[in-house]
Amino acid sequence: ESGTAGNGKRFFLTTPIYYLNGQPHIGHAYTSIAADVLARWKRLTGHEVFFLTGTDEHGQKVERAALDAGMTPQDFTDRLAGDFRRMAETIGISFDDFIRTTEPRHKRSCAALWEKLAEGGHIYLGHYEGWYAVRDEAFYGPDEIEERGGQKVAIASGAPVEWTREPSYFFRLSAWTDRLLEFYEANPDFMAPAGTRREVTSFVKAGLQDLSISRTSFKWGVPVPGDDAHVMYVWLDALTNYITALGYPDRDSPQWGFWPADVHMVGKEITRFHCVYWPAFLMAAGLAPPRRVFANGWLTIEGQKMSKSLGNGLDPLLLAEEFGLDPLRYYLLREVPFGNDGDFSRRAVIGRLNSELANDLGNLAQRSLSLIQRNCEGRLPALTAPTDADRELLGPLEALPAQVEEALSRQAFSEALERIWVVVRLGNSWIDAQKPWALKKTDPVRMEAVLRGLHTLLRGLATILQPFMPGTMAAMLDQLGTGEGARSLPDLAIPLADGTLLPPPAPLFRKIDEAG
Ligand code: ME8
Repeated sequence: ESGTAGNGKRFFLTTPIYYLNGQPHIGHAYTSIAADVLARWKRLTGHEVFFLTGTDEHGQKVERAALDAGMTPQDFTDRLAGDFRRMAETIGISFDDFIRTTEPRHKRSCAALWEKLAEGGHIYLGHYEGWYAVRDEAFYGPDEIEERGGQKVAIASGAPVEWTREPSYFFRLSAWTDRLLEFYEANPDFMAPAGTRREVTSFVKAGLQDLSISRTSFKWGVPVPGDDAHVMYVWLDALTNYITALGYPDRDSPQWGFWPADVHMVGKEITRFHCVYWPAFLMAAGLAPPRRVFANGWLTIEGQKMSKSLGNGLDPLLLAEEFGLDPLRYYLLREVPFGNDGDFSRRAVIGRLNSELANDLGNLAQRSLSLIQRNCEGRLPALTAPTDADRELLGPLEALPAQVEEALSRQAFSEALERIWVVVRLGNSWIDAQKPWALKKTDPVRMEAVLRGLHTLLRGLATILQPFMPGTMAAMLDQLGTGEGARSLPDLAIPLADGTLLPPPAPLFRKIDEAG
């Protein structure tokens, strides 16, 4: 068994490693952006974060895609891994490590895990005969397939299945049925959302069969130690990435203390691998299972299923150019409760950008900062003792970090944003009620206090929103005169110096014409 150092401050989270069988699209960006928000939030709240992403480069699916492109798998994956890495960087994914499963460190880690499982008597040599779906890189039982238009497909995914018969090593998964059920029972937070938990539990309750973990019919994979005729099943290879990155099998590596993972963020179609196979492999190898697996739902595009042939509209980089990266990030996490299926619609992005970002937040900042610019010579008004009216604004602001923390601990991104927008809207009604523009003549002292209150509000909102919209909130904090060393949550307790010079404000969001 292993564990963290026990200070509760380390946080290890992961995205899936993406198959290199095509270009990155908005579906990949969706999971990665959600994970990134969580990583940034944990850093903001003082955790030591290790955030891992990368690419899944072996298996028949990738090999066939390379052949179709007329390239060797190595050249093909080298090129595509670069595309995925650039996508991650461009959409602001703050990863600490980008792992490729073709790297030597990973092959070494896979071999070590295999040997550990073999030593423990968890692996035997047999024969695999059954249905395999290359698109899912998954084996299916006779009751999990059906005939559709003359083609046998997996019921769950619709992927064509092929009858496969070859010598194969097996993992004794059948021996883990009860222990997995006990583990789920004892760890109610291990799987989320609730639908995932129900589905996985009932799959395991039906009884597990031993799992084929090697293939002989192709070569693009990690060789099985001591038997070069076999390559490892790509899911055993892929899941191992999460411990490779922490230095496995070197338990003295500086990163090892991050195990077990705090959250694996995945799409809902790969929960069986993460919630059944992965904890079984780990427990069999004497390692702790991850703490949590969260499965996001599926995004459709304008009501259509995402297709393999990538239309322009699905490219996250083009979408970020069209709407701005931060509005895109905001929309993806705000529109649909995370975990549910949802649709990506341009109209809906523009609607939220114009009303919630540009009007609610952008105008509040612009109005408040312009008033300070015009009426206080651009200097931050002095802090004064809060009145009852001030407390109505600042009380909810102070309560916000704990509310956001609570929502994000459940990966409830849209709830976190809803909470934040309650305070944004409160700010708008507060400025309308306080009318600082009218106080200039009647009560300049109160006018200054009101403007300082608005500044405190905006600084708090911008600080809390950094994980969601890092670029725009950095610009907003610049405009608020809040230096880079004063942007963490604890920094909010330290007021900015009275009289701080604020730069002239500029619009934070660009509205888009609904018709255009
Ligand atoms: O499954 N909606 O890789 P993959 C929401 N290599 N999320 C989507 C999506 C959509 N339409 N399309 C993709 C693999 N995703 C394996 C993972 S992990 C050890 C190995 C996201 O390239 C979602 O997170 O098929 C999904 O699980 C992942 O991309 C699948 O990426």
